[in-house]
Amino acid sequence: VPALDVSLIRADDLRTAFAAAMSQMYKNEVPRYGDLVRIVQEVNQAALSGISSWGAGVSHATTDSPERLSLERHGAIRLGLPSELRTVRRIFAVLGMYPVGYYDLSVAGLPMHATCFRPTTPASLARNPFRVFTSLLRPDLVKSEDGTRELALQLLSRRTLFSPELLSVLDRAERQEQGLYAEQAEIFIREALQTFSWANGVAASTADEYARLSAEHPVLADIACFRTAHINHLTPRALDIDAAQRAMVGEGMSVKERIEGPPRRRFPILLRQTSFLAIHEPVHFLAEQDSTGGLDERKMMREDSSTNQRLVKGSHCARFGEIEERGAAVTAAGRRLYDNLLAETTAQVASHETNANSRTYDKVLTETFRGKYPDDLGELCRQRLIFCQYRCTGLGDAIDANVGVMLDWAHCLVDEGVLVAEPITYEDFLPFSAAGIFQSNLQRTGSASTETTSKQSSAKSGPARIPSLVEARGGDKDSLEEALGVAITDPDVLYAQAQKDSLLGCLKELGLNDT
Ligand code: OOG
Ligand code: NI
Repeated sequence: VPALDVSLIRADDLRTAFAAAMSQMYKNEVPRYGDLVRIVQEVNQAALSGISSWGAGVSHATTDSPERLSLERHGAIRLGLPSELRTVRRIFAVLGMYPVGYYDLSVAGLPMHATCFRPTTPASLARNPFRVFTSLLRPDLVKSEDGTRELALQLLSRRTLFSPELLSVLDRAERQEQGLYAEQAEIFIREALQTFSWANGVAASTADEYARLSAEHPVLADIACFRTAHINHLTPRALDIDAAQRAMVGEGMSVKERIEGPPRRRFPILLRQTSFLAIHEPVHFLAEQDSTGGLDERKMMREDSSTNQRLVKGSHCARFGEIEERGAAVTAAGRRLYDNLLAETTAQVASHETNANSRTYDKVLTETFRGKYPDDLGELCRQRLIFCQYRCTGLGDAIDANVGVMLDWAHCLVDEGVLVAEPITYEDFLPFSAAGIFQSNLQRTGSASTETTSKQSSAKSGPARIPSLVEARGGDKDSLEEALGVAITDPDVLYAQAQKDSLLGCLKELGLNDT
């Protein structure tokens, strides 16, 4: 066994350093994000200090450590080419993040599919669960009558997301496996951050090319017209998202109409999300040559020092701020129940009236879930709707080993007070929630939003009414895996493994592993 080199920084620590640096970068780029982090910290402190009053109002039980909670973030990037995704996959692997879950975004009318890069073991998740929702353009789904697909691909083929320094330290990291030395880590983090930075909003296209793609769909322009795979939001985890949403409104933020995901419950499941709407930001487009080969002097803005390109002023709207509340990971049965109740809600709201608003939607959602989705730990466990990890309480001396099925056994031992069941946190995303988040943030992209857009948006109430660029075509997981160069892990396999490992650990601790 080779000696452990203590000076090597391992993946979990690199990830923490990277996530902290990214958080700082995004605070500088989008100062409103800093406000969001502060609001969430305040809400979490209040929720944690109110934890003794469970049973009274809503409980926000989480067994995740306060340290994990304060570090916890997810971000999102949108990539254009398979080769970009391949390299991004390698970068995240160095940070201990692997592709988990497949998300078909054509259900949201978007020509994209996605995966989530995240840590996969309970130990790494406990250290820092930083994750990045990463979507990839599916050019085959973009209509091409007026050449927008070709234009997007042409723009993408001209850009390089990764610096030579990054690529060379990435090669080294892959050979070293155990981790990076401090100075390599510094280069790696600095250069990787460049890839995901806003890069001063200097576009990689002309204003005209931007307008053409944006007219087809704003997301196309967001993907193809820039030089970097800019992070478009970074999301802290709130223990009480309703309180955090109220605080956001209180601070004058213009907030998405409704919280995506399950209704507010005593026992949180899955994921609830909301965001402040995307901001209009100044960008600089490449100046166009006029027909005589000269430049239009009136529009000329400045010269980009690195490329000597002449630039003209414009604006873009895609970056936003999101918060989320995470509850228990649900089993396949728990997910079916969730999906069915969500579909029931959407159908009911649609049948209601034409001006159904977000309040109607939330009311119907709460009523649909009430009584149909158990809302306490014992019942959720007994009906096998959620994944749990089990821990010995230390009171296990006098147990009878004669038990059959492991989970039944575990539930008996929970009743006996020998084990405690703790919900395993949901670490992934929800396709319809993601769709809602995309929708609320893309509407306002491009030219200033008009009267009609805002009227339409206030009439939108559920995830079903999304302006479509494409028809839902079904996913194409194989091609995403081919782009990644590795298989995507099924999240349920990870939750089931963590549950099983915790039970095996308990068996061992109770001395029952060889009976
Ligand atoms: C990703 C939106 C999905 C979430 O939290 O569901 C997402 C994007 O806008 O690129 O981040
Ligand atoms: Ni998000």
